[in-house]
Amino acid sequence: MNSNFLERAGLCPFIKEQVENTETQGSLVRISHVHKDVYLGINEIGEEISLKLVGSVLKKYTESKKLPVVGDWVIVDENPMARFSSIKEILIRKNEISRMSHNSISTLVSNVDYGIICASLNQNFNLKRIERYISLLKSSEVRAVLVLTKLDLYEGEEAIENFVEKLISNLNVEEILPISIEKKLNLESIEKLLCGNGTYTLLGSSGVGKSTLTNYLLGEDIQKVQEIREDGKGFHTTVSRSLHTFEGGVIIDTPGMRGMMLCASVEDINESYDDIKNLTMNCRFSNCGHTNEPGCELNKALESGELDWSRYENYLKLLREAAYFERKTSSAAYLAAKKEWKKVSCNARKKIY
Ligand SMILES: Nc1nc2c(ncn2[C@@H]2O[C@H](COP(=O)(O)OP(=O)(O)OP(=O)(O)O)[C@@H](O)[C@H]2O)c(=O)[nH]1
Ligand SMILES: [Mg+2]
Ligand SMILES: [Zn+2]
Repeated sequence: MNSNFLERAGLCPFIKEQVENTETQGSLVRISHVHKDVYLGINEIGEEISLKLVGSVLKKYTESKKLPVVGDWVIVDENPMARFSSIKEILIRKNEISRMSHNSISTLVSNVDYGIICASLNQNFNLKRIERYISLLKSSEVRAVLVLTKLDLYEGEEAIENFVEKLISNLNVEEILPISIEKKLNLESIEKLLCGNGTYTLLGSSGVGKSTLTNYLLGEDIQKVQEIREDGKGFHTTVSRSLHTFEGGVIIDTPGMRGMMLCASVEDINESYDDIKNLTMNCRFSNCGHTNEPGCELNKALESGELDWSRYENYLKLLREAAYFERKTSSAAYLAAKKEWKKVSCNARKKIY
């Protein structure tokens, strides 16, 4: 295997190990685009080739509802003479980002190191939406970073540094980077973050500038970008997920999601609100519902102003959603699989970072 290019495409020890141990013959390819039943993938010399699943392999993955998604690593029987090369095996994912859609789980992308939540500093800034994305990433065991785009449009009363500092103390993300591509502000911070040959997925509402950031990182206008509406919302310009290699690793551009139902357990939600979780540990009753029970630490924190009301309300909302998800899917298997990735990605992280 000539893994030079694939290292740049995010190849990690977890995948390498599977390649060494599989009996399937073929070359390693990373899925970059999905168009119905046709896939594009990047091979070890950096070419993008067309792929299909055929015959018994198609049957196997259709039955197990595990068709390839952007970010997957697959073993391919490469045939340069044919229109499509065939996928022989989909390697086990280090993690996957999924959401609920029409009452079933739909996987968006896989094998991600960082989720880059993008939110623009215009009138459409919405903290609750950011918290929802954080829960999505926590439930997928993906590290979360918040990029505040369009810094040139920031009109807050306090200095941006203070604004960011307050956010940092309330949001469970590793870093918050305010940037402007338009005015080239603070771009070195993002280049410093996106440099370890990792896989970085951009998430966020339509119009926040995900494709603009992708083009900046690629140094080329590959992704279509479009002006937004007057109310600050976008037109859903990007319609499918796509994976691109750049100097720092791999960037996945995604379409802005309209409504996003979480695929998260109650435990996942608690993990994304660790300040609230710490408070609840001291509630008088272990089964406290945190509404009007006596001795509830959340109520105390709300009264003293230590805990923000809207953050508390969003926490309860996501918690209800997670409880619904757990009941609805009754997917013990799904949750068990997720626990398994948590272990795997934790180990993989130790190896990489
Ligand atoms: N003022 C300002 N505008 C920006 C900045 N970055 C992006 N934009 C503009 O924001 C608009 C939307 O950008 P896109 O990159 O298409 O947004 P997107 O997040 O990819 O949107 P979808 O593909 O619909 O999800 C475009 O008009 C960009 O030029 C910035 O730093 N400052
Ligand atoms: Mg876009
Ligand atoms: Zn309580």
